[in-house]
Amino acid sequence: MQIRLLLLATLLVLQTSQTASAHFQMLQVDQYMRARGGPITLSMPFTHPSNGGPMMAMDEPHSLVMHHKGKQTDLTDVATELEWQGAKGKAKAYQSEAKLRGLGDYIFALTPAPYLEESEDAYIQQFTKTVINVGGLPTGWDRSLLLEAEIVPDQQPYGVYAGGLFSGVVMAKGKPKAGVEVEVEFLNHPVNAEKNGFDDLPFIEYPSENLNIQTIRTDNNGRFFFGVPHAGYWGFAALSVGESTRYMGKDLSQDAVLWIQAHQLKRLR
Ligand SMILES: [Cu+2]
Repeated sequence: MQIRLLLLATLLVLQTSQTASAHFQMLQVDQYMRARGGPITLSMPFTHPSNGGPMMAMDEPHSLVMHHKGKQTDLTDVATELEWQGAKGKAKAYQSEAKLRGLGDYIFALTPAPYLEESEDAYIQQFTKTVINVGGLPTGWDRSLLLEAEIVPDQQPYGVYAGGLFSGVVMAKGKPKAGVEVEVEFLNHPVNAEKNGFDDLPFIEYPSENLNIQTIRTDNNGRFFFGVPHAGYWGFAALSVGESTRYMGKDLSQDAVLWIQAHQLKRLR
């Protein structure tokens, strides 16, 4: 009887952590590899990307910074509030314009305000990075920004092969973290920046409901590996990475999110 109760309790804990942790902060730009610079739009909904929803309402972000060749541009005040249309309902989100000037890598780093997950009575704060490249010249996609929680990629996150292996290191202020859970989801509903929402039609169908998400763990060096099944945008969320574990009298999970773009190689013959 006791064992059965214990099993039941364990199951319940597993279930709640699963539903609550499938959140992904987005920092989305259409096409991470660009032939030339110019203006771009960064869409920042907080959602479950494998299903295009439900949406979680964001508070005003703490910071949004563009890093390019050692130069930082603060975009926090440029970000504007909007209503994001998910596949299931709307929620407050943010959007920002940015200008890419010159060749190389642009690392965008978003620090959102902690989000109160009511089902867990705990806060979630996802430090999120997206790397955009202009002109094919790599200039620092692999450097750590020494964020509280961060995924540092082992290869260009904008130029991953569909069907290839992707790996990265989970870090807290530049120090690798072993044994961290990393959740992986596919951006299954295309972002439509003009209509501030996701398109209704998904790209893929999951073989079963719980296979919309993969959970992997970092090894002793803080590294995780993931075979990327197909082209598109993939999100990686490393959970409870940062040192701060309390906020406003409640538990806080400082997560690290990284977005990558995988590309299909086209055979000519
Ligand atoms: Cu959620």
